[in-house]
Amino acid sequence: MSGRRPALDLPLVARGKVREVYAVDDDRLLLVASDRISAFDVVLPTPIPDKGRVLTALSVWWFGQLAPVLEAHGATHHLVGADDVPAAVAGRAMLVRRLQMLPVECVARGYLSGSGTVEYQRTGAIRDVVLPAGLVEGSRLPEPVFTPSTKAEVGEHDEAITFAQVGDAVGSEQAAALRELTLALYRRAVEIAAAAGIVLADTKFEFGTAADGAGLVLGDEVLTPDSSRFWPAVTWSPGAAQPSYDKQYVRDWLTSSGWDRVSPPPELPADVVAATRERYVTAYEKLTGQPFG
Ligand code: PZK
Repeated sequence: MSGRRPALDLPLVARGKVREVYAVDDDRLLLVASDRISAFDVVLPTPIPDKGRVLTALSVWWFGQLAPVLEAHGATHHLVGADDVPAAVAGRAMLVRRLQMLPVECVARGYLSGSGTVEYQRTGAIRDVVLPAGLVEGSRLPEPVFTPSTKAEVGEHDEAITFAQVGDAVGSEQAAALRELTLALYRRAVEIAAAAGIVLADTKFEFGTAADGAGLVLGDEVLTPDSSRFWPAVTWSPGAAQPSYDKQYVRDWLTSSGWDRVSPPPELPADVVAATRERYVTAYEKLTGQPFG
């Protein structure tokens, strides 16, 4: 059972752990980001004030930054606007074009982390992408790699797939275009994040196609801390788990709280909430060079 009710009186199209998608009309959807935060795979009972607004503003900003890269590849993005949205979700919703979403998660990694490290330690590769020997958690890769995954249902984990499996799903021509565009977008984003003192270790894009156009359309939220790993550049040090730019206070507090990771998670204390909110706002301000709100 879930106690969450829709935030809007519109048809709910999809719901994730911390956000929802509503139908506006036949051509447009509303992507709504909440203030909810997840850690260790569960949604915590305590919201982070302004998280939904920061992540939405960040996505909107990244779409603008990436537009030239998309254009150079004959692609576009799905964002229509973020200003004319219902008052109940003001600042934390994007109006987007409704697409036919492609059934793959397009992951780019420039650093080894998480499930990538686990598979690498077992096989020396991530699916068909063979990596050099001697890498450890947090290592920078010789060059960014495309490590696609399946789209899991809520509560499941995405599963890494081979490039050939992407080809089976969308055709080999579109698979090649997805890999090329994913890596081009990631490379540009890494450059921008580096200037803000942030290591963009990896990120996940979702693409679709529009009925009226030939090219790929970048969808979903983009380059937020919920769809990417952001690490502070100053503490980057391969060999152990890197501190998360946004969630480290939450993880550290939960770890020291005695929570067993099975029971319902505890409420966060006010100082952890405030420090985490500050991290989101600071990430926005460092990346964009603009004050938040
Ligand atoms: C769409 N999701 C993923 C699941 C979320 C998001 N432009 C689009 N057109 C059609 N469908 C989608 C999009 C986008 N973006 C993406 N689901 C539908 C998803 C759960 C929660 F917020």
